[in-house]
Amino acid sequence: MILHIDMDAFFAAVEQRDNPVLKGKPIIISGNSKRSVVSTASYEARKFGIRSAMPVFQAKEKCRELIIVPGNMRKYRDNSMKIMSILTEFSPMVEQVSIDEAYLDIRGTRRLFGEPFELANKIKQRIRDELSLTCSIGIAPVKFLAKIASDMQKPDGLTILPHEKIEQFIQTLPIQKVPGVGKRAMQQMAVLKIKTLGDINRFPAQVLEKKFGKMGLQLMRLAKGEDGGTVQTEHVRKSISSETTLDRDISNFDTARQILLDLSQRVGRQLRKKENVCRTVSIKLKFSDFTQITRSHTSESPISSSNAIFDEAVALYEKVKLKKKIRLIGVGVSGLVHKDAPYQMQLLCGKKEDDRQWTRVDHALDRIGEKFGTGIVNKASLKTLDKGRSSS
Ligand code: TTP
Ligand code: MG
Repeated sequence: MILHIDMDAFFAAVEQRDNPVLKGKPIIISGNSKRSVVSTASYEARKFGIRSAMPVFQAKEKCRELIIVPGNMRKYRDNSMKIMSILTEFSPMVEQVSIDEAYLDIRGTRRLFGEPFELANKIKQRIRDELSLTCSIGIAPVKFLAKIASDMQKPDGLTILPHEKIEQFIQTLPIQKVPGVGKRAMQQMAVLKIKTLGDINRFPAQVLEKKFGKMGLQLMRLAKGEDGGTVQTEHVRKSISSETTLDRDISNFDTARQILLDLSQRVGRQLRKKENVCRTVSIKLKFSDFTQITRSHTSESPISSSNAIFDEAVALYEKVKLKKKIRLIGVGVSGLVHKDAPYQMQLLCGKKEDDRQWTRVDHALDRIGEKFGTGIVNKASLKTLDKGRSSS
């Protein structure tokens, strides 16, 4: 599941917190020149119809008691950093998308923080206790739905969309709520009588692409509840991989298996050298006609032994329906975090005993390898592996 968090009236809430005179009052954050626009408005000011990006003179017309507060970006950035730092204690996968907004991949957090709503309440509580600010949280299986959910019960909201409610939610979701659907697209939507995201399903891909270009195809995916977007953290971007171009194309499972083992060991060695553990393992296969595919799997528990990486890689390989011979095989790991990261430590306590034991064995092998050269001690099954493959 993905969690999306967005602070409530962020700049205005910070100012109201720091200056008691402003509490409960309609305020906006902005410059005070004729050309200034509203950066944000407190919820009290929003009752008058005042919104972000509205010219200040217009906002003043809407509300006579409106208080205009000059902004203090340094202070907002400082608060933002503190919020993001709290979030990283709940998941190693945090993607900050703006000054007051972030996505968290919360798969695998249940053991530590409970059900998603408990986790969300813990986050809200921490932010309230430490920063005296409120936020709204949305939780859903995919990013775009989590973002829409976080906006549904603002301020101080919490909205959870479990898998079984997604279909009905999409059927009734007003199309203008979908990120990326602007005014121009709305005119076309009206012509086609598309009112909800679910209505998109009535149209074939060609029509959607013709009318809306790339966005049409994206809407088609969203209407099926898919958005393909993963939470992009620094850690996720960090990855380690190794690949091998074979001397001759192969289709034999045993040979592929041995190569996967060799690559898993190379990748595992580098992973442990960086003192990292990983959650995602991926494989890459390039075929005789130069087409290629990648497959990946993310587990709840982080791993660091070559054996566990190998098991994941083989499982991924076995799921591929081979139609052509293979000319290149690659193995990669991502979702890396330091093995001693506080979050990770707790999680590691529950990880597979197998991986822990194998990691210990691997560490011993790694040390021997460093001293005498890698390849001195190797898994028996590697002995039969073809020599003379080119690898990187
Ligand atoms: P938002 O999260 O869009 O707005 P918000 O936090 O003020 O209110 P909401 O409760 O609806 O989330 O933006 C975060 C901050 O970014 C906002 O406090 C001020 C700044 N901002 C601008 O400076 N200009 C803008 O046009 C918008 C939308 C935001
Ligand atoms: Mg906000």
